[in-house]
Amino acid sequence: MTLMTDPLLITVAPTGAETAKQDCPQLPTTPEELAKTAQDCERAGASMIHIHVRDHDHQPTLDVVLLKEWVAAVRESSDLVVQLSTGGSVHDPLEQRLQVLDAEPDACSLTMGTTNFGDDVFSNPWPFVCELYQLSQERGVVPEFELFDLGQVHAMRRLLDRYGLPAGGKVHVDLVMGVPGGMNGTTDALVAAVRDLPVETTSWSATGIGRSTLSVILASLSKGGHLRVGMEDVLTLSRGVPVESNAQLVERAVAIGALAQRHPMKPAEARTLLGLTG
Ligand code: KMH
Ligand code: ZN
Repeated sequence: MTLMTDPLLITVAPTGAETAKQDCPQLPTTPEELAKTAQDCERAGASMIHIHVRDHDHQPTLDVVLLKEWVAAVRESSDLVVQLSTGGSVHDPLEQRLQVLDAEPDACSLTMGTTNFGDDVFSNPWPFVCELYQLSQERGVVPEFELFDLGQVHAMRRLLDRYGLPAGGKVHVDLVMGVPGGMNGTTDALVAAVRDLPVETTSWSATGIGRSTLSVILASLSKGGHLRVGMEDVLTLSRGVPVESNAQLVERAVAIGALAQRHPMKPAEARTLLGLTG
């Protein structure tokens, strides 16, 4: 049980796979821009970064050479825990999504089931989830269980029963809320998901997509959870006011956390929380 005074894990998700560079020039889509983002966000209070990589044309890619380059860029510029997305974009083949672990991140996202994703489908068939989970265990990569829907809470129970604890022995969850097709970005949905999390869960965070971002931040803090923020999830600060940088979203999360007497943890504390110190 997290206390209201416990340090706050802030994960920044700076890029995502859905927004085009030409629509949002401030989106970090090169290793240099990501390195600067990592530095600024760490200074602002983030301790983990969730990375989607872009190619030289700013398009989403899972090319392992580029993934390694981006991982190195973050490690050179910051101490942030490096979490690579295995979700990629809705168009990425499952085989390539497994190869993300070849880039040797500290952590990886692991979505617990298939979700309608706007007009698309974010595909995570059960055999793929099992394969990716076992691969993360073999490689010593710490998974973040990403839950887009309440059914995925139960899928996580099933996965832990079948394959045991993740690498590092800690169980960290991120509730991704407000995706059109997934669970609603509301306090009620958050409470329902948290109530049913497996007892093995050692930490959880939440992020609300788009206009649900603030209500999910407030709900998570009031339930003792952690936060994920970033331009993968939201591009406006309020109606019609564009986000200028990822650090701005981290700063806002820090300020809201401070009202709840939750102060941002350092990357070293995040490593302990996530089981990355062994
Ligand atoms: N881009 C979404 C289709 C993840 O990073 O693992 C999937 C996603 C989840 O963002
Ligand atoms: Zn992502």
